Amino acid sequence: MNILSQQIISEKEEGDEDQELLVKPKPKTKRPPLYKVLLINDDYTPMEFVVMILERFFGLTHAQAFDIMITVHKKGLAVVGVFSYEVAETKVAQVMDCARQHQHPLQCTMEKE
Ligand code: TYC
Repeated sequence: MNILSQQIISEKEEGDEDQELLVKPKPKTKRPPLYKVLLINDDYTPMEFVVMILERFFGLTHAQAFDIMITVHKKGLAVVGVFSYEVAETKVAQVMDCARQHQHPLQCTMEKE
């Protein structure tokens, strides 16, 4: 190794040290935010219709769907599931479209977790 290449290596090493001290890189591993899909109670939408919605659009069994429907009926609202923004938005739109088509006032919303 000659004198010139030794100089280049030591300059490079000095530069790297500076970078570590001045701009310590943060690990960039932020996960995308998740969204809760909520079902809201009302006095008019039939219970069987809500159960059908939960089975069809959220892949729940009849028993799971019935439990969530009863929770909404008793407490006023419940979280149906937690999804990415795009999936939550699609589920809300599917529920609202289906409710409107059947002329039920069922409300479904999403909320950042
Ligand atoms: N409360 C409604 C009834 O008694 C049933 C219902 C449950 C409506 C859940 C909406 O999100 C809902 N028929």
